[in-house]
Order: sequence, then structure tokens, then C-alpha cells
Amino acid sequence: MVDSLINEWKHVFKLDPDKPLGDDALEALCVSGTDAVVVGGSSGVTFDNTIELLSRIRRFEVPCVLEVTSLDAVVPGFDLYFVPVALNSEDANYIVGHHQRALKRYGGILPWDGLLAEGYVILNPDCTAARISSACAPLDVKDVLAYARFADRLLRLPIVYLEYSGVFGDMSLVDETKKTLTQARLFYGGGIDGYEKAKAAAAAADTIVVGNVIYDSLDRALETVRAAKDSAAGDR
Ligand code: 1GP
Repeated sequence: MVDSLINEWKHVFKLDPDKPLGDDALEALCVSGTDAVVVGGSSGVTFDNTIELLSRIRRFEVPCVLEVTSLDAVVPGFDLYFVPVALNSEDANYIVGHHQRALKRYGGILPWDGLLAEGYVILNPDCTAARISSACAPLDVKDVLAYARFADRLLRLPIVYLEYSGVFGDMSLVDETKKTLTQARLFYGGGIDGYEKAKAAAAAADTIVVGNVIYDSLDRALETVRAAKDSAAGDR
């Protein structure tokens, strides 16, 4: 089952195809011990910059996932495809509309075994994803838990993703959300900028997603891998 591939993942890097990244930095990230590299971004993602980044990542063994955010940038050849469903969007396009149009175009040729839906709850109202999807945020804990249950129990989505992109979130909320899930894996992303925050987030979530810091400080980005491993070792 494709779901089982992600069940061991504690840490992933999210690389933005619209941001420059040198070969040495890319190599360091890919051989860092991270569990996977996710390619995705909220804006400026094109077929060309996505395929270019994929071909560079493919020099390494790390699993590589495309988070599909643009119909024009669906590049074949990734190990998995994550399809975001923005649960707290006030624009139905980000819950079902774009997805329905994608299936109209690609429904007959999609590698269904490699597709996983992510139930996003976008909690930083100032992030690009929140603005683009008209996310209803911030939310209180009851709202978040209700979305998490909706995704986990009703829709049976394999991933619930608490997205604080750009800011570090409320780890008690993340922890509480994880406890409500019965089968979905809890991804957390946002503001992880080094060892300490990565360790705290890895203790609260199942999988942590590290993005922006890659482009600010490669050393601090790499420390987050060790933090996730240390957290997992402490869990045992
Ligand atoms: C963004 O959740 C990821 O989609 C990671 O967030 O860029 O803040 O690390 P940061």
C-alpha cells in the first residue's frame, strides 16, 4: 500500500521549484537522512521548473514527492503525488473544484497507486497558501479538531496537514490534533528554523515539514533532520 510508504516518515524537506538552490546544497539535503523530498510551492510553480528540480533530485536515492498545486505543473516521474485539499478554504475550488478539473483532464491516465490526498488546515492567515485559497483562519482548537476528525474519520484521508507556513505554530494544538486521529498521519509545517523547533514539532506531529529555512541557512535546515531522529529515538 502506498500509504505505508509514508508511515515511517518523521521528516521531509519541502523544496520550492521557484527558488534557486545550488547543487551542493541540494546534495546535502538529499543525503541528509531526511525521509523524503517534497517538491511544491504556493506560487511560481511551472512544468519547467518542476521537471528541472526533479531531474536534479533524481541523482540521489531519496524518495521524491510532487505536491500538486498547479494543473500545468503535473510532471510525471515522481515516486508519489500529494494532492492538497484545503479543508478550511472558503473557496470551493481549493476543496474540490480544481481537483475535479484535474480529473477531467488526467483522470484516465493517473497513477492512482501513487496519489495521496492531504487534508490541509491552514492556520497562518498571512501565508501565501491562506491568501490564495481564502482560508478561514485563525481557528480555535475546537474548529481544528473538527476538521481533523472530518478528514480522518469521514473522508479517511491518509494525511492531515497543519500548515503554519512561515510561522511556528501552537505545539499543544498539534499534539491534541494528533491524539484525535485514528488512521491519518499528522504532518506539521511552519517556521521550523533549527534543531529546537524541529524537536518540539517532531514530538507533537508524526511528520515535520521543513521549508523556508533551507533558503535562509542550510546548516540550520540540516540540523532539523537530526532533531527528528533524536525525537524518534526518545519515543522508543
Ligand atoms: C510550507 O509547511 C511547509 O508548506 C513548511 O513551512 O516554509 O515555514 O518551513 P516553512
